[in-house]
Amino acid sequence: MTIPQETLDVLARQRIEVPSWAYGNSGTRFKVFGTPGTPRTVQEKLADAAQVHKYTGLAPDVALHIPWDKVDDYAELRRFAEDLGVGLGTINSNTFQDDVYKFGSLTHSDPAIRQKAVDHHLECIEIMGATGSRDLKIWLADGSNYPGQVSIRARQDWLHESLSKIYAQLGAEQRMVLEYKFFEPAFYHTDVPDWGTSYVQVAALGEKAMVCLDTGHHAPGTNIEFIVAQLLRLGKLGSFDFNSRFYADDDLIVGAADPFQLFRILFEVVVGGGLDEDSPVAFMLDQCHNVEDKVPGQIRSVLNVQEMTARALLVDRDELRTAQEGGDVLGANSILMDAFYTDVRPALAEWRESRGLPADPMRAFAESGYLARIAEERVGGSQSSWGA
Ligand code: PSV
Ligand code: MN
Ligand code: MN
Repeated sequence: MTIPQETLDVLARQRIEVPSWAYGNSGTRFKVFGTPGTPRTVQEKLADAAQVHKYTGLAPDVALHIPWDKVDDYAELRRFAEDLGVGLGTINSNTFQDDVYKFGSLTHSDPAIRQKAVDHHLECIEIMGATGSRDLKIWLADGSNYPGQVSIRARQDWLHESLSKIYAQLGAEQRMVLEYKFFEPAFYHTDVPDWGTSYVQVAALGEKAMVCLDTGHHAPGTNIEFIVAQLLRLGKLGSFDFNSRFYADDDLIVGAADPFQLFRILFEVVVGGGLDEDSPVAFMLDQCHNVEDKVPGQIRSVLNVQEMTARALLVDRDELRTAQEGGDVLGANSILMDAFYTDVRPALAEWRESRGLPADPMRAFAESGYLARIAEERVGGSQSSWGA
């Protein structure tokens, strides 16, 4: 098959941000397995991330988490990244690893702790100035474990108050994206559990505040593409955190568990203008690799997104509309399925080669010997992992 030129034009400008934490060791509460060559510093994480871009041309930016990726000089870190051929992307304001936030951060009942969390976000905004980042991504671990433990209602008001203070300090070109998640680490209630709450909070702030949709943060059976369609309709879909899940917030390779779901999500993105040239939607991975090699895990992930984007763009939307409006239930369904079942891999491989990229990025990376080299070079020190 040949991929139409207008589809290739969209694919040529596709950018998928990768997270620095994907390159560090991570695991479950049972065990964190070490991998030889795992980065010991944020600079080594950036070097690994640059490999993903080198072999795919898809991932020119790396998201940082503060304080995990704290350094003294962010302008210098930016230059270091640029020398590697990548930029620094979204800044994530982690407020989930400090004892002081045990009972909440931006929603804590103590105004002094709320202010401390607000100040941390203001520091993140300053960092964004030095790194050249557009987006501040806020995900809160805030919530409670037992009915009656906290005032659910008061915390929504405190959240609004805290977010307003942060929003007021955003620069003209900067944005805030508020990520929702229905549970974990809190198991009874979470302060930003769903897209509706995130939407209500960001809508109250203004244009520069949008929703971040993490594909792993929904209850089983949730129709995520519906949420995508609705947020695009409302002009409030700011970004995606892509990953895939079977049971909870598994952070597995995007498109691995359910490529059809990824296709359906990307189709709604296409329909809603999320891939248009002036689209405000940022595409990111939010994954970790516990047992597989991390750099190839990220390469596989961005390729999965590219492949499903290509298939979503192949849907004949004129024909689909005709079938939909004519009440042709099965005809409409098969137009969508025809695109989903089209194997775009050989055509994408050819296209990649025509742009000076390897036809098979997974194989080219494996043959480069990079993993063996870092395993040999990165000895001593302590391997970076969660929180380090
Ligand atoms: C929370 O589960 C989350 O999805 C947020 O995006 C965090 O920044 C990330 O995972 C890493 O903990
Ligand atoms: Mn996330
Ligand atoms: Mn998550």
